[in-house]
Amino acid sequence: MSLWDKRDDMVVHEREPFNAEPPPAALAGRTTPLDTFYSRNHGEIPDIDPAAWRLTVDGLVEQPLELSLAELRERFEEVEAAVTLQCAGNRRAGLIEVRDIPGEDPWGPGATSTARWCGVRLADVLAEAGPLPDAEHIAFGAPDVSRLAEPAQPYGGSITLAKARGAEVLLAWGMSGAPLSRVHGAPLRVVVPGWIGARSVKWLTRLTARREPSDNFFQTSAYRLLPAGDGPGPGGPGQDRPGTDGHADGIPLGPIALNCDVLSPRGGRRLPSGPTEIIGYALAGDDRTVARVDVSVDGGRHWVQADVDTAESPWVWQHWRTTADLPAGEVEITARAWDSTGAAQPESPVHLWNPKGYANNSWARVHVTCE
Ligand code: MTE
Ligand code: MO
Repeated sequence: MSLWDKRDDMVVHEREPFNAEPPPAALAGRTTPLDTFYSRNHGEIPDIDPAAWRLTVDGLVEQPLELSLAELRERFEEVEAAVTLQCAGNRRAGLIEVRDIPGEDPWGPGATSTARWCGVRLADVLAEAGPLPDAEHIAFGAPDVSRLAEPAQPYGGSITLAKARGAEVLLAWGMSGAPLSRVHGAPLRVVVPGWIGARSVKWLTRLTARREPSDNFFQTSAYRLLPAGDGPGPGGPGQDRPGTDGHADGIPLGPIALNCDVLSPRGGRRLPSGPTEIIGYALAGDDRTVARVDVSVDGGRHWVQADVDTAESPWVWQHWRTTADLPAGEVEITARAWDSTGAAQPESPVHLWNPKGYANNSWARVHVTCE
């Protein structure tokens, strides 16, 4: 065991703050073992005394609350649900190949994982506080601080009240049968299914009902899809430059975009030619499900439909698999998912490139050599 009880073969992008993804093969199961669940942190991991910890519920509510863990457990129904978390930076490495993104980690396909989360519904806690009619957003506060931002910034974010009222949004103290660990947000974290991982705030201390989204840095500045701007690569003259028009502060990310990737075989491998099993995951995002996954082993000229797991809920990824006859030589394996609205992933990362490297949901591509 190495850092934070994670397996030694995790791909560690940074030790402090700790940022690591599992090797793709570790994502082949429906739930991800705790010792390989990806870990994304912006600051030092807090060490919170659960007995002294309180959750404050305030802002535009009829009845502000202050709840201990014992009170949360006693006063609200306990629920457990499988939910996939996915970082907005998942697959950023594919955007970095288009144009460099200095200062951001080159996540591969593993900034996503699935656990069975245990806790209470955020909606039930909010119902007790009674949001006032002008409340539109629920902001989440946490004690950890990012020192990479200048000046240093506490972590936080928000979701709409409409999303917060969904029965799927949890305040979790348990993860896949174990108590929530320190690195994953103990004693209590938010789990926002279908939305980018950044909104699933760990080490939660405060819920605030507001008219506007959270004014926390990670809502107002980070986790926004900024215009590509000028410069080398796919941008060029005529594109928006940050600061030159009303959209320059970007699109705040909430619901996840339809995505998929190949888990096996992985790129760079040498394998025997002939029938080969190809497996991967797909996640539709928001409240959609994955309806189809197409796989090509000739760079997209011919496609076969993979066998896709039945969606047990929109909140959990669906694995897919097919067996393809790989010819000898260099082979490009391509996969693309379609969702329940009939939308498909975009083909290329070139026009998805953005300065922070979020939401790369272009077709999955891996290159292998067959002998
Ligand atoms: N919550 C706090 N308080 N601090 C953080 O740095 N990182 C967010 C989110 N919640 C973060 C946080 C991001 S960007 C993601 S993708 C998920 O937590 C990752 O959750 P995990 O580390 O449990 O996988
Ligand atoms: Mo993230």
